[in-house]
Amino acid sequence: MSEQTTEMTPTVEVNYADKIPNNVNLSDDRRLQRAMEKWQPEFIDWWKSMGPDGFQDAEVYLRTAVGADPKGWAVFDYVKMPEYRWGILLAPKEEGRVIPFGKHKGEPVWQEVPGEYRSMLKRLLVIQGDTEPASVEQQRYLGKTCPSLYDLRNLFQVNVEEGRHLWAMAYLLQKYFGKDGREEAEALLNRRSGDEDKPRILGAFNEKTPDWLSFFMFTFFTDRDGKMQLESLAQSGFDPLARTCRFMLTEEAHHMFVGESGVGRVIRRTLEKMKEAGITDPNEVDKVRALGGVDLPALQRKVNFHFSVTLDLFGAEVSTNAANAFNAGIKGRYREDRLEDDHQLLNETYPVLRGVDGKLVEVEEPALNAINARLLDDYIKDASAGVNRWNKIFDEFGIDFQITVPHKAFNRRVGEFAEMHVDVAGNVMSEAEWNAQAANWLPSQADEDYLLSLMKPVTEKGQYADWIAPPKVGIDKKPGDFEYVTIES
Ligand code: BYC
Ligand code: FE
Ligand code: FE
Repeated sequence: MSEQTTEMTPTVEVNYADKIPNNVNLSDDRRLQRAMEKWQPEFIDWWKSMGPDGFQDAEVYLRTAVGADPKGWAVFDYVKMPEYRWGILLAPKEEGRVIPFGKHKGEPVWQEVPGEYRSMLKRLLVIQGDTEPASVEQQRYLGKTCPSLYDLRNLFQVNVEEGRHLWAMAYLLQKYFGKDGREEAEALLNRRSGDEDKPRILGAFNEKTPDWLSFFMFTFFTDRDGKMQLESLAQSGFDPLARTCRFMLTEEAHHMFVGESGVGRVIRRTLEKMKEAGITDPNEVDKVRALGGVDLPALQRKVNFHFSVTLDLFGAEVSTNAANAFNAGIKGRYREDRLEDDHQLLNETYPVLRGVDGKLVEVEEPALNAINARLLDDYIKDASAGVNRWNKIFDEFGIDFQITVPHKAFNRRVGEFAEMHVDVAGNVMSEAEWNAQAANWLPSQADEDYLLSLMKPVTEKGQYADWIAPPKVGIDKKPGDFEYVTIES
C-alpha cells in the first residue's frame, strides 16, 4: 500500500493500483509505474492551472471509463475534476492480428516499436498528444459563460476526456520510448495553446475558443479531425497504438454529439424566434439580433472558419510523410479494414485537386502520396453529412436556408492552396479581391462582439440561455431539472 502511494502530490493522494483505471497491468511494470508517478502530479498541476477556470471544486456528473468493456466504460457519478480517474485503457487485443496495409502487410502486428520506425511513430504520438491538452486550454474560460448546467457538464466531460487522451499518448510515449518518451510526455504539459514562444504544434489548436458557438463548432469540426486521424491510427501495425486509438474513438463520438447537437440547438432557437416574430428572410440580421438570436449568416461564417482551419490539420494533400507512414504500416487510411483494394497502393492513383499555375486542377497522383488528400476527402464527406442533418431543421421550420461547407481551397494556410486566394464557392481570385470580400465569408469582430454579448451564464437547474434550445433528452436519461454540476457558492 505505502509503496504505491506517492508522496509527491500533497493534495491528491494517488494509489496507483486503485486510482488509475487500467487494463495494461500497470502495477507489473515498475519502470513505467515510476515514470507515470512522476508525470501524474505534473499533469494535475497542468490541469489545475490550465484546465477549466473556476470549477476545480465543483461536483460534476461525469462519465468515467473504468474498463474497456461495454459495462466498464461509461460509469456516471459526481466527481471533482482534479479527482477524475484518468485511466489507461486499450481496446481488447485481437489474437492473430496482422499488419493490415503497407509493405509489411500480412506480417504479425508489432507489440514493440520497430527500430526503423521509431522516430516516425514518436512524431505521430507527439502530434496527436499535443492536440489533447491544447483543446482543454482553448476551452479554459468557457465555463464562466455556460448557457446551462447541462452544457457546462458536457464541456467538462469533453475536457476530462481530452485529458484522458493526453494520458493515452503519454502512456505510449513513456512505455515504449524510454528517456526520449519521458521527455516528450513532459513537453506535452509545457507547450501552451496560443503562446508565442511555446505554442501547440498544429495551427487550429492555437486559435481561440471565445464563445459557446465556437465551442460547438470546434467539437463538430475539429474533434471530427480527431476521429479521422484516430481511425487511421487505429489501423496501425503497431498494435498498442491501434488498440489505444480504438478505445479513444468510443469517447470521440460524444464530443461530436456535443458539437452537432449544440449547433443544432442554436439553429432551432433562432428559427423559433424568427417564426414567433414572423421573420422569414434569414438576411434580416438586425431583426434577429434584436431578438437575441444567433443570425444564420453569422453562423455560416463560423462554419466557414472552423471548417477551413480544420482542413489545414490534414497536412499537405500530397505528402511523402504520409506515404512513408502508410508504407511502413504505421498509419493507415480511414477505416482501412473496410476498403477493398490491395492495401499497398504501389500501382494505384488517386485524384487530387491541386493548385497549378494559379488554377484548381484535378491531377491523378500516386495513391501513396495522396494519403492525406484522401483522408481530407473522407473528412469532408463525413462533415458534410452532419451539416445536412442541421439543414433538416430549416425544412422543419419552412425557412429557405441551407448551411454549406466552403470549397476545400477556401482560406487555407497549409498544403496545396496555401498560397492561393479562393472564395467559398471555389473561385480563384487576387489577394486584393479576396480581402475585399473576406468579411462576408469569415466572422468579423462585430460578429464576435455580438456573440460575446450573448454569453451570460445560466446556472439554475433546468434553465437555458435564450439563444439556445434545450436538448431533447438529458445525459444518462436524467430529467430536465437535473443538477449536472453543483457549484459551491
Ligand atoms: N500546422 O507532409 P506534411 C484531435 C507540418 S485532432 C502546422 O504536410 P504530414 C483533437 C508537418 O508537421 C487529430 N504544421 O504533413 C481534436 C511537417 O513538418 P516537418 C490530431 C503542419 O506529416 C479536437 C510539414 O508541415 N492528430 O485529436 O503528412 C480536440 C509537412 O508535412 C500542419 C493528428 O494529427 C499544421 N496544420 O501530415 C482534441 C495525427 N500540417 O515534420 C483533439 C497525427 C503539417 O516537415 N499527425 N504541418 O517539420 C499526423 O498524422 C500528421 O503529422 C499530420 C500532418 C496529419 C498532422
Ligand atoms: Fe481527443
Ligand atoms: Fe475529442
